[in-house]
Amino acid sequence: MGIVNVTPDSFSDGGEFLDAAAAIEHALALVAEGAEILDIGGESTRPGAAPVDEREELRRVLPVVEGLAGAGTAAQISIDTSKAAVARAALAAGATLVNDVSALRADAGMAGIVADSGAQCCLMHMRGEPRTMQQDPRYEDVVDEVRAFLAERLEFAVAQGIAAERIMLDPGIGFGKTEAHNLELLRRLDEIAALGRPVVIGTSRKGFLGSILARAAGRAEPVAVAERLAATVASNVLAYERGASVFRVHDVAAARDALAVAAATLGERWTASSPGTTGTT
Ligand code: PMM
Repeated sequence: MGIVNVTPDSFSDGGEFLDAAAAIEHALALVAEGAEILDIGGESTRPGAAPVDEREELRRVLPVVEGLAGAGTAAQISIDTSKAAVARAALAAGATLVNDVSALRADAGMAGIVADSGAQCCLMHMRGEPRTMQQDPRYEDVVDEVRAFLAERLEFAVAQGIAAERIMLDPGIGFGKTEAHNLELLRRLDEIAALGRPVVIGTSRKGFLGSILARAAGRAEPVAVAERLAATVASNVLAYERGASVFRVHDVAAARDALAVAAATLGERWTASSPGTTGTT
C-alpha cells in the first residue's frame, strides 16, 4: 500500500504532493514500483495535527481519486479518512477501500456508507485523538488491549452490515503508543493476526524508528525522517514474518524487494497480495 498524502503537514511528506497533478504523478510512480493499493489522505494524523474540515479535505483528495480512476490505474484506490462524506464522494469517484483510523468511531454515518457501497475497509486502533494521543499513553498489556479493541470494532462493523471478508485490521503503530508499545505490538503481531483478518501495518518513517536509530548511533536527536528507510524495511519484514499482509509505506520499491526475499526465505511465494488477503488487496 503506497502512501499518497495530499496534506501540507504530514510528518514525512507534508506539502510535497498538495497539488493534485503532483499527487497523481507520485501515485502512478508508486504503482510502477509495485504498489497494489494507493492510500489517498487529505488530513494529517501526525501527533498534534489539527483537524481539517470536510470541504477542505474533499478539495484535496477528490481530484486525486478522480484523476487516478480516470487514468485507469491497476491499483486499488483507498481513501484515508474518518469522515463519511469524504468516503462517500471518494467511493463514488472510484475508491474501493476506506482506511478509517478511527475504526468507524469518528462519524456515525461511516459504517453505513461502507456497508452500502460494498467497499473494503481498514479498522485501525488509536488511543485518544491525534491532537493528544502521544501525551503519556499507558496500557496494562498493549497487545491484549489492541486485540480486544479490534475484535470489538470487527464485531461492530459486521453488525452494521460490512461482511467480515471485506475488513482488514491495523494495530495503529504510533497512534497513542510509546516506542515500547510499538515494539511490543510488532513482536507479538501474530496475536493480532489470530483475529483472522488481514493485518495492515504502518511503520513507514515513524518516530520510534528515528529514536531507535539515534540510540544505536549514539546521537541525541531522533534520526531524520529521510534516513529511516532501512529501519522501515526491517520492521516490515518482521511484521510479515508475524502475519502482516498489507504494508503501508512511502517507499514501495524497497518494501517490495525486501518482502519478496522474506517470503522466499520463509518458503512462501510472494505476490504483493499474499498471504491471506482477499483477491483485490
Ligand atoms: N498511519 C498514518 C496515517 N494513516 N492508516 C493506517 N491504516 N495505518 C497507519 O499506520 C497510518 C494510517 C500516519 O502516517 P503518514 O502521516 O505517513 O500518512
